[in-house]
Amino acid sequence: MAHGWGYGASNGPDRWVEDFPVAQGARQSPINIVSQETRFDPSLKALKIRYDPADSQGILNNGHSFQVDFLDGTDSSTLTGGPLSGTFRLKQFHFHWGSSDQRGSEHTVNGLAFPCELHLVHWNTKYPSFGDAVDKPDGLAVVGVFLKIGAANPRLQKVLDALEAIKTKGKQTSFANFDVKTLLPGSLDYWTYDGSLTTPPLLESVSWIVLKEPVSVSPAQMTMFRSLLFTADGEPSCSMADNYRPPQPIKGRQVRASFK
Ligand code: E5Z
Ligand code: ZN
Repeated sequence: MAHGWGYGASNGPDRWVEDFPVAQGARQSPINIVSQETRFDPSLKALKIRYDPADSQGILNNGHSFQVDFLDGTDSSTLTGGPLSGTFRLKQFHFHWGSSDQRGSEHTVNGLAFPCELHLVHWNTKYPSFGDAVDKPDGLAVVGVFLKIGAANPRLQKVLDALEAIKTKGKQTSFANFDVKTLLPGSLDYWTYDGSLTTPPLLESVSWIVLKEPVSVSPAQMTMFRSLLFTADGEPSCSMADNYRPPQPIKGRQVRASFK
């Protein structure tokens, strides 16, 4: 991977192990969630999500996806409850998607993929910073939300309208006053398991919380995701799509469900 990791034939998920041996570790993500093999855990609490629209800062094309970054110096945007102990602060959200509407999510459910998956990334405030938390076994909590093809999603449109300003790798622009809570489905029922970052460095630090209920996205909105480029200004253009890691071995892990 002389030119760094990516999603191509020469630097994609099958090659990541060469630079990141933890790619074959005991708690890698994503996984295929087999609903019949999950266990309802009545001790799991409801998720408590408190997001302050004033915390959204900017939107960045990082060459692998695009991310919306949050001011994470205060406890105004937090995730608590669910399987978690303590308070987790929102750091950023981003998406993974396909080159067609047939696949693109990272997690799958009973072998079925969705066209897109949203990740809301939080860090445990028992550590001094995101950078300190990122490699700790209880350092991060990521909420995964599936997007399924249906009606256009008006809550997503403000995000998609910002993409024309960050078409190429490294571009960023301000993204103020965005209410992330509007991207969540009506039900906060979830599956949870211990896993990892789905991109290098693949650190095994994530409590995954995958919501059961998808939100909608229209085919035209999916086309807007694919208008981004993996490449920087002045490089030959390569559309940003198929930026997902496929499901990894479960290796004896139990997936718990918050619902029956
Ligand atoms: N797709 S995801 O939600 O699993 C996800 C979420 C966050 C990141 C990646 C994937 C992320 N990546 C940067 C990681 C980082 O934050 O900052 N790595 C630093 C290297 C390091 C040990 C620090 N190694 N300590
Ligand atoms: Zn992700």
